[in-house]
Amino acid sequence: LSSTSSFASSAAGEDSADDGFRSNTKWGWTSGSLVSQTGDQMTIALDHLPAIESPEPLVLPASALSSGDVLMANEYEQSSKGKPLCPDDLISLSHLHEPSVVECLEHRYNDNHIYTSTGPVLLALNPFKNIKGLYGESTMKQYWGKAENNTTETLPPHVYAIADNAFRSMMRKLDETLGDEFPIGCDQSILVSGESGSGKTVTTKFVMKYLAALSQRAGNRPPEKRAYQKVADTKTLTQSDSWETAGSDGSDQGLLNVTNLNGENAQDSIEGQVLQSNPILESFGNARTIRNDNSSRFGKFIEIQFTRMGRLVGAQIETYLLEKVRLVNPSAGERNYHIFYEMLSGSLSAQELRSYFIAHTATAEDFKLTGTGTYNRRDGISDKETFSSLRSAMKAMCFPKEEQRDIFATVAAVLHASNLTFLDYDLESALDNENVHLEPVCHLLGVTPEDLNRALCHVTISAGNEANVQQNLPVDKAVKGLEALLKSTYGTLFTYLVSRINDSISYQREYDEDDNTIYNPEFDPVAVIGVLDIFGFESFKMNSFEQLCINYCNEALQQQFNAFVLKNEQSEYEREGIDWSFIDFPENQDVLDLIDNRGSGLLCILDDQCKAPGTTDRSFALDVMNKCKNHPRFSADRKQTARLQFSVHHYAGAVQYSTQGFIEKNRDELPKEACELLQASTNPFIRHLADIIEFTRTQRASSKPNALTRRNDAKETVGAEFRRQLRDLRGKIDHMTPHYVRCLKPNDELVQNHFDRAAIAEQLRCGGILEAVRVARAGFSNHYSHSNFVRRYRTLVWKEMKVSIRNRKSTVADPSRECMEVIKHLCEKISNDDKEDATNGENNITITPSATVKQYTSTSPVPSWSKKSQTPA
Ligand code: AOV
Ligand code: MG
Repeated sequence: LSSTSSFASSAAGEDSADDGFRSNTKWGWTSGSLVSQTGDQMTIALDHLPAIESPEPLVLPASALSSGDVLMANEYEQSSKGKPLCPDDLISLSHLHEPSVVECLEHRYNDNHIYTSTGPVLLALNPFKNIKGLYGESTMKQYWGKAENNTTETLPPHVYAIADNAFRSMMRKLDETLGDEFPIGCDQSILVSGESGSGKTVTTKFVMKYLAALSQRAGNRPPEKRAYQKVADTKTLTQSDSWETAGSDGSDQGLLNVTNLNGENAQDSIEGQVLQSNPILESFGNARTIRNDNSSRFGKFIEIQFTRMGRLVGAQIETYLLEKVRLVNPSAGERNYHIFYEMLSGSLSAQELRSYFIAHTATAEDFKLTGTGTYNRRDGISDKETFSSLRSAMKAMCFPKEEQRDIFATVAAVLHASNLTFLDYDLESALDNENVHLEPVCHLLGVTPEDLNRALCHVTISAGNEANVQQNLPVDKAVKGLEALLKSTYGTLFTYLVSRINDSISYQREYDEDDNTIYNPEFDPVAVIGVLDIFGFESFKMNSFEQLCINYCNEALQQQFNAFVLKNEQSEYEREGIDWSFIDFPENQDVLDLIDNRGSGLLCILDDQCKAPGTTDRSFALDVMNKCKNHPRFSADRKQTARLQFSVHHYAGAVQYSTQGFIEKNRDELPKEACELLQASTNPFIRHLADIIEFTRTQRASSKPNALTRRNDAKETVGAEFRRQLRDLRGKIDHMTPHYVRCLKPNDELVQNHFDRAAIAEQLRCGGILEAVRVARAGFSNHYSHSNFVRRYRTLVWKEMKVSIRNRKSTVADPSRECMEVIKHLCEKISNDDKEDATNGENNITITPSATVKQYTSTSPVPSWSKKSQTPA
């Protein structure tokens, strides 16, 4: 029953997350049973309402049945302990709507069944606790054992099952293309999405761990099966014991301790190295936020490379949109990137501290970048621990000592630089020479204080043919320059690390030392499994440029998802020989057009504005209002227009964006002066970082030769870069067979054993889960196996059925024939009884026994409750 009925609103949840994260946190549904139905009235007994001790039975008009205020609930079999047994796959729920899906997930969550299938998607609830035996080696073995031993055993949904499916599907395709040097169509993708803290990164790591373990199995096949014996010897293919040690006793002790997922004991093997990329990326790219203590502040796509034998031989990582604003504007209640705290955690030797100019008494409080008032992690993981994982990972990836020193020195430079201050001379400024951090910054960056002062507090103006003129800048401009320098230096360090990791883990042909022409092509990778760990759809009270990019990405993936699901569905009908005509599915191309259309899309308007001189967020907002006002997915009412805000109607709902900061965030520019400063550094590592900045600039510039006049014009904007990356990603995924995981976060408090229905409902909406269900339902809503169908519906034709079928308890002898028999009797019954009542749809048979409640349409925007009906059985 929905909360629009006055009684039920008292049961609705309270607003959680005071940062306005959830757009709707009310859960207005409760359950009950139909007691009686007479004429145009029905009486419903409520199951449980915490706010009302013994509620009176509710009398509703029968008209309520069609308004959606009352929805049919599902009847579950009970376990021996009296718990409802909910199906592993939501598709087999008889009544599929938001409340029933939420209810089913809640029952499963209470039983520690955190994984649920919904057609082609795996839903993964974050338990925020270790579930005994869930990820141990014996569980892993079950999943690969099922395929390898060809057993028909049905295993519950699991992230391992998804990884296993992807692997088997790749291997099957590889077998089909045997003999092709470059087999096509074998690549797979595992697309993991969900909101912050829902468990994407952990899921991704389990996928990687499973694939690495499978690979080690492949590598340990009997020698006669190894086609790549010789080369195999040159790569270290020694059996690692990491999979034996990681939770092998089934206890999964310390699962939440990231180190267990990093394959630290497998350092020598390429599988181990691939896993070791995680601690490095996490130290430099993760931070504690309000929503997650280990929040990835970037998106990533890892392509894991396999040989024909299913051997993992390398990986390539692509990252997206590292959040740099955190470096200059850290929020209270959050931390900056883990690496800063790790270096201040007492893990560095006295000598290291000296070389980074960090006093041994220094703490995170002493630096502007880290002094947010929040210093620890709630999940109990210490910075010392993660720093030691980082060091082992760097060792495993063969980062020499000097390189590690250079990297940490750069981090220290950024840390000190955040404390720099300026002297204010009205319209002019200068670096404060008294500031004790100035010398460390200059030392670590390999520049002089004079050069640094010139780069930050002056601008060079070219005056036609005459010599360039230096002009002093006011303090606010100098501060902006320093912020740009911090963001650029750290951002480039991250880029450097990603490419450095890629150098270590991407496959390189090994040549024989004596005869470098000999290599065994069997050892070359021929297929990849790509794993995407990307920010889910975001909708805050007010949203900015980052959310537009993130939501744009989600729109693109949703489009791909819709097309794929429908394709899948239709090919199943084809296989089953079902007469079927094409059906419509939710189309969101128009939202994508609104965002990225050449010329008229939001990001393109933004780019044009960024290129033009003298533009502001205001001029951008006005241009957008003007050019997009008639787009059906765009709106800006009077109040919004006055505040330079607008809404985009995404597939997951309307999101309100504020244009404030769009221009600066999209430009994300390092002033020419600062760039030249780094290029002139005496420190070769800093010069290398400057080269990367310059390289990306010129590389981007070369792709659009006509656009250049001045060097700054050549820089690709953040939006344009992301658009390009997304285009590449979509291009890749289009040629891969996708596997989907949607992670769900049961509560905003990050605690175990607490299932917030409203939060889950909202995520189901944002994840497009109900859309997916809608797509699936647009065809045949329920996929029953023959035997399940017989078990469920024979009761309706009890009398007519053969005694033998009637009495059979759980097994059905000849499911297909008995199914036909049930249908035959049903059809006879229907034609004898009232056809109108009992049939519905052209192909589907929907039985509506008279004692059950039909549907009711809601007048409230959010549907809100589920009703337990009495079924005749
Ligand atoms: P995210 O990747 O989706 O957030 P994480 O994967 O970092 O979320 O998960 C957040 C935290 O939830 C982890 O640090 C664990 O403590 C816990 N957790 C997640 N999955 C599991 C699991 N399967 N079993 C036990 N605990 C788990 V973000 O990167 O913030 O969008 O940006
Ligand atoms: Mg993450």
